[in-house]
Amino acid sequence: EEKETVKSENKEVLIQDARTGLTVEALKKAILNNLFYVQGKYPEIATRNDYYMALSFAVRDRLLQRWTSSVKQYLEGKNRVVSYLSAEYLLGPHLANNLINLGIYKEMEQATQELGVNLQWLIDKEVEPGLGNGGLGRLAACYMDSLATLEVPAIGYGIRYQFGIFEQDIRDGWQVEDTDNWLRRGNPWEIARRELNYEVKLGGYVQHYMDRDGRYRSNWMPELTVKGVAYDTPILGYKVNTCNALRLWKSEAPKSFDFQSFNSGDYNHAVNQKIICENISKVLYPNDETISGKILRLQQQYFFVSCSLQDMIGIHLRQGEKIEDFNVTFAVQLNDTHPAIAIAEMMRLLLDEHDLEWVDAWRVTTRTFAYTNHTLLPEALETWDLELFGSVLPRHLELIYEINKRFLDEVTIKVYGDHQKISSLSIIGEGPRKFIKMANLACVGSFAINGVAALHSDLLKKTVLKDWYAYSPEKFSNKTNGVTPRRWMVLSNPKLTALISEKIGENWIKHLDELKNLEQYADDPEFQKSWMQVKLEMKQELAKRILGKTGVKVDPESMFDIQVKRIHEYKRQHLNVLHLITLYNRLKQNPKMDMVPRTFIFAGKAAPGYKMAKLIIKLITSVGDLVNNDPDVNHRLKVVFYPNYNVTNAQRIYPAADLSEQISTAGKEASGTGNMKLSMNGALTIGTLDGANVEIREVVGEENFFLFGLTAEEVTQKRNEGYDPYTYYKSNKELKLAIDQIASGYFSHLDDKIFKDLVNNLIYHDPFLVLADYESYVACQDKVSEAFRDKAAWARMSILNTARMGKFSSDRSIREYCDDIWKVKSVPVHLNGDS
Ligand code: CR6
Repeated sequence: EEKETVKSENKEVLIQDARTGLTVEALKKAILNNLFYVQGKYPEIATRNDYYMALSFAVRDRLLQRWTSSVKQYLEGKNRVVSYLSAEYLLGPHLANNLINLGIYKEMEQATQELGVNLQWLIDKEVEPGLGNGGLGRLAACYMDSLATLEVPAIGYGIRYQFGIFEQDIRDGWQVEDTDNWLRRGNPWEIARRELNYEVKLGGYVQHYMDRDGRYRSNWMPELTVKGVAYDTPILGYKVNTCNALRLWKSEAPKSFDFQSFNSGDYNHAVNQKIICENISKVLYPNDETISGKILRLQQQYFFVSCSLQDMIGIHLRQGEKIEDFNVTFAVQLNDTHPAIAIAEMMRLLLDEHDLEWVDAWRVTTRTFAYTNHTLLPEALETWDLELFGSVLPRHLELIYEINKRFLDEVTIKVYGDHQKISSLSIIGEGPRKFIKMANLACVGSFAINGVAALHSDLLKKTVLKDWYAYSPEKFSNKTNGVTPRRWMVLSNPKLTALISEKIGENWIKHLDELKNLEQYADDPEFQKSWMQVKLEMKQELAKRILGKTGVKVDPESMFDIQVKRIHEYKRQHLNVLHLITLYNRLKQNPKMDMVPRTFIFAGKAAPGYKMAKLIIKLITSVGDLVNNDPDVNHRLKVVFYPNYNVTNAQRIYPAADLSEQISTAGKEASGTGNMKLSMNGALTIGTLDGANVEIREVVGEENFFLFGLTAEEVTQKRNEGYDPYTYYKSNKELKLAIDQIASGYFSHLDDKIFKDLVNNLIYHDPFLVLADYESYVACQDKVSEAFRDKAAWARMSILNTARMGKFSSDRSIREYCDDIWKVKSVPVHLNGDS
């Protein structure tokens, strides 16, 4: 066997054989082999997709080598494993990321070049798996990257949706949704593990009986049984051998399934049942921050949770461990309440399938789970109609009643007589119809509860989880979100990465705090020049894409003012539009005015059923149509709605930002993570004291952050005093003009009905205090424009933003979870055959 050793970070850690070598020659050979033996093509007739597949399989071989070594090492050492349960993973494209983490980007570039194909062309070919809505799903993806990079044994569990988040198209200024058929050309990054499958029951009823030993038993007689099949995607850490699994479940009909119908000749019934089973993992619910309360959604949640827990129990028992020690092997994190049914399912498995007594089962359960809350918005706190819940999960309903009864007995003793408290802690809500409160189930069954930014964790304790905090304060902590610098700097901004590394070396990629070393160059005119040159080049690239996608020509020298995120009233894209209209009016009224040119760039999807969000998109595109075509203003103002915001597009947009808009109503954005990515890439932030903005401002310094608006406390106070948006509308001339224009159809070919709901909502209700913050926002934007005129000062602030963002690496977040919650340690992995 031919063998080679490759140096990585000065340690000789990688021993390669002919199949997994990392040299240019080995890579070339691998690509051609795959083209021939996997795709069945020779170079002359191979398509771009053939090459993409051949290349991806070559990369995957190298991942698998690390994966098998990781698994072996974990099992031998009996190490505690983190299990991350999440209904969403917004991974983004794999290929370039894996090349970076393997440390072979350059080698692959050369290998492909020598084969006469362009690597970037193949990278651009990849259809990203959009198995998430927004921040929560992307956070899960960043955390998987950091877990592997920190060499922590971990497995991510979720759903292999056949259709991910819809694709957004803009037609006539409106959002139009198209299905996301991401699997249509095959997915080289996953491995179907047909042999790894579990049965999951749904519906039906529960029988109770006494067994031979006199034990009270339950027998769940389901209406339907589905099978979950494991699909594994390897997640490699950055320049380490640790390769963890993301295990996503696909629903299918069990094998035994169609027999009866077949035998009775009812072929249609058999086929229908197959479709019903496959439907469960068919499509991601496209709502961000709002619940849908639909049966299928509950079935999805239960389906993936049950498969995952059965899988973990299997792994645990195969190691020769006792079921009572399950929590020693696994620490299970609940990513919001979506997988909170795991608490009842764990009890069911331990009681009904593994014969534990209640007290023992409850001890194991409550030492296993930890819960992360991601929102304070009341409409996002999951509840299930009790009857609906019982129709899908009859056994779990019984168990939840029992959990609740035992818990409330305990509560009653502690809070004697306080009915308000008892009912707020109860898992079951009383009303015209009873309902199950998933956050309460998560809280009672978890040993740790955390929020995702300091302010959010604080507000959790004071508002939605107040009574839980009073009852068990020791469970609470904060874990401020973070993002992976591998994808959000190295991959998406290679030029900035090169510039930084030239000055301070490459260590910052794994130890982001080292970006601090850039501070010494913040005032260096040469460095400032190179820094702003990279920014300009990224803006030029984005300008090209904008032209191609929207037909709008933008000036790369203008300020790129960027708000990219899901469209939501609480995120206040309409506040941004009001400022835009104000600048437009100032220019129209005073055409000679000396104004800093701005390009307003928006991107983001609206939930298909969220009318107001869709109307906000139409408002942006309508104002854009007018502004972009008005020669009086269009040399200084441009408006772009960049369609189909996803990970791929985000990677192209962040590096080009001068200004990052983080303007949610204070107290509403739990954390935000786009704010971190933008600042890391040298954008300055205009923002409220909300979510992680508070902490970003703290580290970058208040002089390098544009703050405006009411604080969370002032927002609450204003509401309590009886907020009246109309008085703000009446008393601010520029605001009134902008709103009147929208209302009168000025931006909509004199159609005065189209934005009526939006306008009325603002002037009579304004639940997110847009009008209250308008004046302060516009004044702050004026300061931003002034600051942008001083190129050196701006460059300095931009450099300092990047230099001080070390805290917001997801490596830091994951280290905190490991130390404080999961109590897990790194397990360095050696490649098989390596000593
Ligand atoms: N919508 C929060 O709103 C946070 C992410 C990840 C969100 C956002 O502020 O950064 O989670 N919440 O913690 C939910 O999805 C419920 C989000 O992405």
